[in-house]
Amino acid sequence: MAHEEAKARIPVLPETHSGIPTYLLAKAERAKEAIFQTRTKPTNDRQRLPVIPQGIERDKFFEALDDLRKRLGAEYVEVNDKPLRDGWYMEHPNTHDCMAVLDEEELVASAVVYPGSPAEVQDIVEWANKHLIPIFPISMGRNLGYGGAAPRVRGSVVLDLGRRMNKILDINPDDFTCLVEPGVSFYALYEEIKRRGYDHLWVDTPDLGGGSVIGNTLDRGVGYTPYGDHWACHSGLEVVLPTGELLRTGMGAMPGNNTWQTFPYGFGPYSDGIFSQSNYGIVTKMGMTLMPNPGGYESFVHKMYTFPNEEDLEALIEIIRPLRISNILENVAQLRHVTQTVAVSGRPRTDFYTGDGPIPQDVIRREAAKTPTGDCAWVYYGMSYGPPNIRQHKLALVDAEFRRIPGCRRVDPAVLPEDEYFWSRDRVAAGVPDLHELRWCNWMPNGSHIAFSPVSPIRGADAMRLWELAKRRHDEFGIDLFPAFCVGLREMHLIIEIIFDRDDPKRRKAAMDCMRAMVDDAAALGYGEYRTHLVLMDQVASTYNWNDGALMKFNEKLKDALDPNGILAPGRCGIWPKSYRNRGWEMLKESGERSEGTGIGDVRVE
Ligand code: EUG
Repeated sequence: MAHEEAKARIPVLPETHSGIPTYLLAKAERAKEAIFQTRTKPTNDRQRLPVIPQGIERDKFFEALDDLRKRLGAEYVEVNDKPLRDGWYMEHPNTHDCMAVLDEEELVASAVVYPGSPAEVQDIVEWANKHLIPIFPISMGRNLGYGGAAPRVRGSVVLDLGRRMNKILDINPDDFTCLVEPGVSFYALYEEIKRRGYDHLWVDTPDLGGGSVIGNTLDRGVGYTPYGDHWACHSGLEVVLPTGELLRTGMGAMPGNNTWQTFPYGFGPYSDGIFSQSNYGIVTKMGMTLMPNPGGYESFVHKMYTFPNEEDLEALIEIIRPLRISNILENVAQLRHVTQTVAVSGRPRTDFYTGDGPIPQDVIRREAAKTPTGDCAWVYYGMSYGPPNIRQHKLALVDAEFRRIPGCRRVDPAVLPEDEYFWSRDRVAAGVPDLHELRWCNWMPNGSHIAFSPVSPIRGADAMRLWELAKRRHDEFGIDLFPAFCVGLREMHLIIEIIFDRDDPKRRKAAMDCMRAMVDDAAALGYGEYRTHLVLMDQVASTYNWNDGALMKFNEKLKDALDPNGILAPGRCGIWPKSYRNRGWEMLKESGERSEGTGIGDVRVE
């Protein structure tokens, strides 16, 4: 019952590994209330039959689960025969995508298993090879907008690594590093650093802090301090291979070595790359570097500027590039369209507009004019770090450059109320994880999102091309456009989240069609995505096809060598094991809502 879900107490840290820190509890309670207020999707309370993965008979599957129970203990194996509950960000399911863009029964697990150690992960991998059952590891399953906890192959057994493997194994206050297990969220890492009184250590957190540090880093996620590129900041992995071997990368390969978290490469080929955005191994430990607090807690200043015209984007990005590359702009700055600013108020779109099609810009501008942000087209958020004398020079340069754009305004934070979005950006850029970003989900009833995330150099012309192609497609499919440019060191991630009502098949289809069209349009112009949703992985992978698909051929060669039985996360990132190839498993435009192919080959015969 939706009612029951809405009333349940929100799990808190440290009681529950995926819980909310107490400093955010009141905020989470308000967020949850708002989400359930806009929820119209009925909860189906019927028992479901578990989805059996293709290639195994029903009886054999249940025998295999008995075998798994014997290995792990019955309490650590759950059959997914219950009604699918979507929950919400803090109480999300581990059986499916709680923001399903396809029919919700497409990407579902048959069962969930909870390993308690790398040895148990090895045991599960051995089990999967014995019974030829696809397994799909999640760290915590909060990759929302990219598929959440859902497996790519229907009926896979999800390995929820985080439930029992959620220890912070080390925080080193001298080296500024840590070593974590899959179930450690940015919230949890932040809380533990505070608890130990290490005020000199900062965590680099994404827009929302509930995700797994390992999960986000392996998917090459982004945060907003100068350490924003998470993959670049990790050091050392422990991995269970699809055939069951346990290995450590980098310096971790040397027994007795103390440099695992301080030097990422070790000796020989740098193997870590093949374990990110892939299906080549299950990461059970990861080292992460921590940023030094840049000299006293008050030693940073967050700036917010607004610009009046949509066309200012081009000049603005040209201004940002040299400032960012030379580190005058020090963090992953964001340039957001004003529509997102209005949406992050948390109010539903129908408060502003009830017509069909994209919300008219004059409506958005009128609303923005009523807020402290004011009437504008773009809002810039960026941080400057270090003591005042260091900051001043950089901030003056930035200010002078931005003011070359007519109508540029600097918003004085002193006029902004406490729960203004600006303060959330301010905290996140100072390594304090937050929850504010959730608010724009309420734009639609049953608000769900899926991200289009192309990367490009920091160039005005690229920004305009990508923004214009997105605008054209959003207009065509009647979708409101929410672009945010996240400026890395030499490139920018354009993040466009399509918000849709997941209970409305027409809106789901519009979101899917728009996404597919944008991926194709972008590829035709030479742009690729840095990351994508499960249902788009085949299409995105197919755009990285230089020299007759040489990269995918290489990926498949690796897959066949490392996972001969094809049991680990088949299809993840478009990489299919031999036994699934040429059987219609790839999801492309013509697949519609169908995520499955027609059978799998027998690896024992081939
Ligand atoms: C966001 C940022 C991302 C991403 C998905 C969502 C935030 C949206 C920079 O990367 O991949 C406000």
